[in-house]
Amino acid sequence: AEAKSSQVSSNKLQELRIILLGQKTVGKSATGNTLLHKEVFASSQNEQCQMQEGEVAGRRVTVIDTLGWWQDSSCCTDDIDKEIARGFSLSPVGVHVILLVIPLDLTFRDPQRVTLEDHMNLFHATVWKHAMVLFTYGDKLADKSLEEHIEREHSALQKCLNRYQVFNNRDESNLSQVTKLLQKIEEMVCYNGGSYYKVEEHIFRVIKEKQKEVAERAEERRKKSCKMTNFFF
Ligand SMILES: Nc1nc2c(ncn2[C@@H]2O[C@H](COP(=O)(O)OP(=O)(O)OP(=O)(O)O)[C@@H](O)[C@H]2O)c(=O)[nH]1
Ligand SMILES: [Mg+2]
Repeated sequence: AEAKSSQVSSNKLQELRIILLGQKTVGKSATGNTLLHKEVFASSQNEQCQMQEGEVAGRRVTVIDTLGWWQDSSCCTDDIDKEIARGFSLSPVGVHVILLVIPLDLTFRDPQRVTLEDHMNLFHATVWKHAMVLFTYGDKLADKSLEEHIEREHSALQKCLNRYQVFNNRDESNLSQVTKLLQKIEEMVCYNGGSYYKVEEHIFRVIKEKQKEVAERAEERRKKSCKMTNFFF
């Protein structure tokens, strides 16, 4: 699933390919706008994945904004995963980094962490080699210190080798948060030997199979409830 890039000679890359993943309304689109320093992603609820590019601090940056998943992983997951996988394929060479968007907010709890891992588990385990946590709502940090939030998110952070960056999407003039993130991404890309993460073909098949099963179960339920109705009336 991994292709080597030829851009590893210097730490600063000419081109960076980024995908944003996370639950609904955690600030993925806002993060994409902060990153590209322009309002290109609408903050209304995304129904599709979208790709935008721009010039950021001397690099060509491509950002794929995805539709968010529901907090509860039992809810409509297969259609969402299918669209997320399609989002990855908007960049045929793959992506350098997967930014897992998590709000610095106490309402992000264990079930939501499980949901995040469920969605990540769809992909090959190498996905974690390319993953980094992007904390949003940096402006709302007052209720707990960053260390406490980091402690709470230790499971995902551990898998990402403790790579993270905090964003305050309300402060677009703060360019240092963006350049810091790009530097951390470049370190990670260097560590990965310049490789990209690509969704493997068989994962698309797995998603299709799951969708088929769900549709079949729904059809069975429909038939059963029809029989019940006939029985009672
Ligand atoms: N205060 C504050 N608000 C933020 C921050 N990031 C995002 N928001 C707000 O949170 C709301 C949701 O942000 P979006 O970027 O649309 O969230 P999303 O993850 O793209 O949502 P979906 O596309 O529905 O999954 C918007 O009102 C944003 O302005 C942040 O860092 N601080
Ligand atoms: Mg969005």
